[in-house]
Amino acid sequence: MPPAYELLLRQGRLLHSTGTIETVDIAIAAGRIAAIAPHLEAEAQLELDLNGKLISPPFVESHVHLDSALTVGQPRWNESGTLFEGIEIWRERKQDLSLEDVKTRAIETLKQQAMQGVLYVRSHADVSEANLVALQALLEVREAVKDWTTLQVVAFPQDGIYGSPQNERLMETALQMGADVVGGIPHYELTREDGVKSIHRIFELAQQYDRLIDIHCDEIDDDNSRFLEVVAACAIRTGMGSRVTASHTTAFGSYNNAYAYKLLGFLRRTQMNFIANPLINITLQGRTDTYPKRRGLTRVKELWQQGTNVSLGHDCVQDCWYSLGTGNMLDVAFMLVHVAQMTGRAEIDACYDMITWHGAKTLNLSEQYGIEVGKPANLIVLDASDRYDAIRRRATVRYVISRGKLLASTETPTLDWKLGKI
Ligand code: 17E
Ligand code: FE2
Repeated sequence: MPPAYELLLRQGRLLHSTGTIETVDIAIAAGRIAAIAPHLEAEAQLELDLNGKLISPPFVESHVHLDSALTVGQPRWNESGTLFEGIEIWRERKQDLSLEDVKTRAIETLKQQAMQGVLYVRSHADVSEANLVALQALLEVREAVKDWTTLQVVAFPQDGIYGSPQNERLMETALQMGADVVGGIPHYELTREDGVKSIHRIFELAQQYDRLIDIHCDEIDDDNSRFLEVVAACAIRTGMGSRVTASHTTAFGSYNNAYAYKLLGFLRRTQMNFIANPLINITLQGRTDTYPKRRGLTRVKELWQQGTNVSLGHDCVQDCWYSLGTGNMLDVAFMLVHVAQMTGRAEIDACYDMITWHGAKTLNLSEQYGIEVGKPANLIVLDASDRYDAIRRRATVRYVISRGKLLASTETPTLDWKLGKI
């Protein structure tokens, strides 16, 4: 009798982290990958004939704000398109947050993401909000969705740790409540000194509570915004390295090269992670420029070329900072190819890695991520032949398998030519 599995994937093309692709059958049992081989003599409750479709580990959304997702237009549209008008609109909207409101929108967004292949998400929760409703809601959501997706929650002080007298205390309370990651926003603290002080406080809290760090850092076109060097120094001195992430760092795109190249060397030493949010960076930044108009993206290509870990985020799905978006990470990678001019063949492939393996590294997922015998059976099947094809067509994710179960399936739209032969 051949072994009976719960799920068998037949003849898919398995994408390895090295970029090589191998045609295999994959057997799944008890929520884990049970076997991988060119041909498996086996039976299963459910068999999917993949016919050469691409099998990839799930997408990783490294940076999103689920607390503000799906609020676009509430109470008004962001007409200037700037980060700072967005922060003001959110300040108004967050006055009427309730647990139900945040949870409903967050779960809806996580479902949309999951159906498009995203099974690991790091979300910021604004903790400069008197009752910590956003944080409490996202912690409850983390628990509510844990059977099908993995959510990390960052305690993010949107209005600055020292922007109001109570914010520092709220930040610490958020960690006591169970936030996974300590956040920050040094470029939005009232002074440069407060910004530096906030970074030291973030590292202190992360060490005291044993948490990861993910700082919104230098999200501005100001070439004098240089908090990244302070984060790098703290990462080197504490040895926290790969547990530290700098998000956005858009000012890095405006620094002069002499400074930027010195900094790149320091950053390589840190082993820290970077997150670019190309959809948001290209729309929010450059707003005070006339022409030439800057792209407002961090130096993704140079960081990648020197082996520094870079992953990507959608940042927003329909909120006061970004009215568009469906949560599809292939849209993010597609935009990065353009904005970072990563159009070389290996560069396009790298953009795919940034929404998969590199994201897993940023989130410190390590052991559980990847398609290998014994690991949790989390994988996606794309209607694509390889990484380049997946990004070019922003390919349909045909099947999403989470914890060994088929979570979602989507048909690829077919195009019908009606005029006959030409
Ligand atoms: N808050 C912030 O400071 N920066 C952003 N890009 C978003 C929220 C979306
Ligand atoms: Fe953000």
